[in-house]
Amino acid sequence: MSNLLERLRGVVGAAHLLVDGDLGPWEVDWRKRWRGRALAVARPGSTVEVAQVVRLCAEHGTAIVPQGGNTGLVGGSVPDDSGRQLVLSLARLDRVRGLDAANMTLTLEAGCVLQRAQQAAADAGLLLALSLGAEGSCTIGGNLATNAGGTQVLRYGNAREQCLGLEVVTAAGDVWDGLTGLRKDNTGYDLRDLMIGSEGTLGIITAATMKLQPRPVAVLTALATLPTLDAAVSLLSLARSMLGPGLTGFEVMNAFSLDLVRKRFPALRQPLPPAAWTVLLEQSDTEGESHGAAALESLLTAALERGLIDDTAIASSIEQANAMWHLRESITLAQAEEGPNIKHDISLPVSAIRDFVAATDAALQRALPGIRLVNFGHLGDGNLHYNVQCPEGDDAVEFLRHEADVNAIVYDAVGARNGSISAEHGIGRLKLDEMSTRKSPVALAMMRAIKAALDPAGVLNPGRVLPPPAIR
Ligand code: FAD
Ligand code: 2HG
Ligand code: ZN
Repeated sequence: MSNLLERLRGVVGAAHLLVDGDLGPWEVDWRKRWRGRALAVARPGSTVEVAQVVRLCAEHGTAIVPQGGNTGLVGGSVPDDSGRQLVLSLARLDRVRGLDAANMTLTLEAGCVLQRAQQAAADAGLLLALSLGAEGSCTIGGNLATNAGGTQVLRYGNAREQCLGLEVVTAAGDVWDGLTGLRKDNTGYDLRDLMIGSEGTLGIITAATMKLQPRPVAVLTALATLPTLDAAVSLLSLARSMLGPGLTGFEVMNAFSLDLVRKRFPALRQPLPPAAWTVLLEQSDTEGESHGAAALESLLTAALERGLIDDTAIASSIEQANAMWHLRESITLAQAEEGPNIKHDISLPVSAIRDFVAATDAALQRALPGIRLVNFGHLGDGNLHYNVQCPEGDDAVEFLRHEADVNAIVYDAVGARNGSISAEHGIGRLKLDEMSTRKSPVALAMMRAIKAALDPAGVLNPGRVLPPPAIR
């Protein structure tokens, strides 16, 4: 092994091969649920160096865990506790390679932090329409590897839909240059789409060409309180019909989500009184499609008249709009402060959501009285973060022993309504058992065949996404 470390040092330089000292930031995930031990952390500075690192690891049979911003929520970005897996950090590959304004594309390296990528587009008067709470730390490579969603999927799609081309280092250490900016390219199997969402198990993304959009000339943000989830679903339909493509965000939060934010971050002002449900709406006007404040106001007036909403607040400044988004983005942090919790990132047909929530809330309360449900998310995409916190006063760590029972109730209800157990966060290590029991055997067999073809020695992020066949 010391021979491998010596050779890796020769590739990335001594300063960028971390072996001793505190490797905690690379070994522990954002939720602090997975604490591994790395053989070392390699921080290559170029695609060529990534390829050399992979080739050396393949030669030595050493597993590689690719890592971007380490904000993933399913345990895919940190090593196991064997001390034999190499963390390959993409953080130093952070250059913007070019922006083609006429083609409306941005080409950048995988380690570029999302917020910086957004700024590069903004500097050219354009929009990179990918936005998530972790955007100050997550990377483009991680976003593509997990096919991240976020808060603007409703209008612009998830990471996959915003990517035109990729540069990837294969498991053999070859470089695939697929950095095209073409909107149309039907030359065989779509390797880009295969890599996107593969969570580092099929290749290492080193760069990407992303689509850009016209920058909105105005963005309007509002909060509304509602008596029921049914009303939120009806408000979504009304907003779609009255705002059309101007509707860029539609986020829902149950009462307990905002209670938790109030408890953990009392300094954050909540403009509306507590209610069963709160929706955050965003309307974006581009030059060609201007709706103006009147459109949002008409929508909210119509919703009030129909009894869909009880109260509403429209942001009258960028600061107020940011504060509304800040409330929404603080739920995950408030949950982390409250203690370990059980997360479900599910998607359902919007038409099935009300029934799912009513039935599953009741089933969980029957099974574990006092359980606290932090139910929020991207209602416009049919994607709920249906999270579970232990009963008030209980030991949160101890409560995790119920995780499998809670998951069975939630995922059975999702399956019965043709939903998905992972809408945007991926499988990682968290959902391996669920993959093995809930994904079709035919789908799993095809996935295993792809993995075997592209990574026959299993060096790329082993033990993630695909459960070992024996579990079945
Ligand atoms: P990491 O966490 O480093 O890695 C994630 C996975 O991708 C791992 O399996 C890793 O091995 C692999 N990987 C990373 N980089 C590469 C690469 N270059 N090549 C190949 N594989 C790679 N997710 C959403 O979808 N929507 C949200 O709204 C959202 N909000 C969040 C809010 C908070 C507060 C937090 C903490 C997380 C949130 N996430 C969300 C989850 C997370 O931020 C995303 O999954 C993000 O895309 C991960 O990017 P990263 O760079 O941190 O990747
Ligand atoms: C969000 O939408 C993220 O804020 C995180 O996807 C969700 O904390 C979660 O479960
Ligand atoms: Zn989300």
